[in-house]
Amino acid sequence: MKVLLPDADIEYIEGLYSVEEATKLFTVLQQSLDWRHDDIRMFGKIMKVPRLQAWYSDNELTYRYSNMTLASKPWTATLATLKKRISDYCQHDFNAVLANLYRDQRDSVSWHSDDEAELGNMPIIASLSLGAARDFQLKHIDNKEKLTLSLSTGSLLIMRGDTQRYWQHCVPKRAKEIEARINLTFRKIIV
Ligand SMILES: [Mn+2]
Repeated sequence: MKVLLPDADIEYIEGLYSVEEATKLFTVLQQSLDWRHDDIRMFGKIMKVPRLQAWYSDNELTYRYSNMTLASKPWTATLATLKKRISDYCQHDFNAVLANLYRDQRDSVSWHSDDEAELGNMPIIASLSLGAARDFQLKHIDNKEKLTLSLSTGSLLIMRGDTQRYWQHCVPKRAKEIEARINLTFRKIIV
């Protein structure tokens, strides 16, 4: 389904993978990816990123944000299979994935746009969710219009066009207990 927002092109596909498939994928990825707990510089202070991360891509591609560089690792078999399926679905040749593991309700990602220079002008970002559902919020950078989506296991969220230019997104911390969630955000790095 299209998410109808101005200055955005967002599609949400519930159940791209069945709950059963998504549960298996969650377990495999949680156990096999090389999860890191990085430091981030925020407002001049060094702190821990409030989630675990892993970066896989085609050769030689590195990913930088907030003064942090994630070295490239070659695709695992599972990630390569997922990349193929999602690239086919989106008709777009993804060459990298940033994986995030939100261990519980205290993990989060703060407001940002996926607007790094290496993603080019109108990046296509495809985000696969596995495990517990988490709220995903969008906020227009000018008029502050806000929308909250709950991203369920096996779902795919695709952001295209001007979405990163006019909208920020976040996954907020919550007070109520939430189990772990993995999200794989497929990207295309333009070197
Ligand atoms: Mn993002």
